[in-house]
Amino acid sequence: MSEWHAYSWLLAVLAGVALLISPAPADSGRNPTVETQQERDARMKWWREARFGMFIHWGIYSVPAGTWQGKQIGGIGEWIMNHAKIPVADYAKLAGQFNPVKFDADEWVRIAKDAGMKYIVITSKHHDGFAMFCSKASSYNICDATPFKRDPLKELAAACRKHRMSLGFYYSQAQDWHHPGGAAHGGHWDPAQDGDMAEYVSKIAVPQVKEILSNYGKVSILWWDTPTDMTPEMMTELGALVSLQPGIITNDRLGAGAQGDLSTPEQHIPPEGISGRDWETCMTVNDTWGYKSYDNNWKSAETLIRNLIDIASKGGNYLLNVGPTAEGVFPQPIVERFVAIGKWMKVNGDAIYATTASPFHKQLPWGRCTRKGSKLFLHVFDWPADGTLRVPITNDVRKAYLLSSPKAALRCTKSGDGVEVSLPASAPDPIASVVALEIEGEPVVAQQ
Ligand code: FHN
Repeated sequence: MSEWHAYSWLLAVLAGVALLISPAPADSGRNPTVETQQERDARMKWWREARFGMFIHWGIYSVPAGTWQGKQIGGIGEWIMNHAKIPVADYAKLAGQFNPVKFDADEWVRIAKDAGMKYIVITSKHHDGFAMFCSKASSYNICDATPFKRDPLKELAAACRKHRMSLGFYYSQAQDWHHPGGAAHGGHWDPAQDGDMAEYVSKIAVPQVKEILSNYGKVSILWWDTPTDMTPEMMTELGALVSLQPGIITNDRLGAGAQGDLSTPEQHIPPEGISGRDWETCMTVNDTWGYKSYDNNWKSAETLIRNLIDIASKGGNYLLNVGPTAEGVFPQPIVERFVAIGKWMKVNGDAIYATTASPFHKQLPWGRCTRKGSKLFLHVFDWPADGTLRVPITNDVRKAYLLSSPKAALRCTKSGDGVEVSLPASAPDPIASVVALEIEGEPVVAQQ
């Protein structure tokens, strides 16, 4: 018996034993009948309080960085293999050029932490099929196929533990443009990709997901992506693996009807949030997830901060992406924006972390609102020219102050339309200044 067959036989036996001792999964490996609402709330608590995380798309696509054979390839950078229809063997040669000697896991986590992010989700394998971790299931991985040889996931896991940052792994379970049988959006373009998808799932995806859920300590999130051609059987086989990490949170992209724990709107903020569901908007800072050397369409710090506020005011999380370079560093424009967000969060983080959605049904004309019990946080984007902030609630107000100067009480008066807060002449922060309003009782919204 070859080493591979002995290994997969052992895994199959272990999977069988695991399935015998745990109840059959009804949805993404977690049987809802064995988890009460209270248990679910306890499992989701840290994530709901976090509100802000970092997405990292890193792979050997950062070597071409959007250019193939001298031509700039349109679309997102991590899709270059598919968009340029690069033959499997040619693309695989990029691994030999991938040597990110400037990679410093500690630095990455420090940047995330300073930006106010509470968790990181990194691509362990994207659709190109290249594993960014040491894998026994396929030699097409960073330890066996690159001069770098190190395991960045191991280093990142250690840095996250050190800095108390929650860590999650993204894994492309269905699309795999390298291993035979893996799915490809738009179909295969190289006969080397042809094969049986069920076999690909059981020989590559399942063992690799076992690896990422077994070899890196606590994994807080498993982020599936693009369920192309997934069948219920594949969903069940992969979904069962979440039992390897008690308490793990999964998203809604496993496929074949699995709902997971979160909805994942991509590149947009649902106008009214998503009622009755936990949700997370994932978004790029420019127009690509994986690094592209010439994509300079950066969103401003103002847009990113206001997006974070908007999302929190609708009860969601913001997963903001960075595509590191082939040297292993974050693009400077991203670092600058993350620093600006961190500066804002240092003053105003209380108005984001552990908050719940705005009690107001309609958009407030001057900005957004988040809530923590009897405290409303009024995020003022447009500072009122007459110095009066009109808040459509009828409650009595105990106290009002700016988070930027919490000791200076603001005068509040009741008017026919609600509460009027007297503000200083100019905004402390032109992006968003936050007024904390401590009210009596449950918010009673006036006619808006
Ligand atoms: O195809 C991927 C894409 O490359 C990227 O990873 C995003 C992130 O959410 N997910 C897929 C598109 O929905």
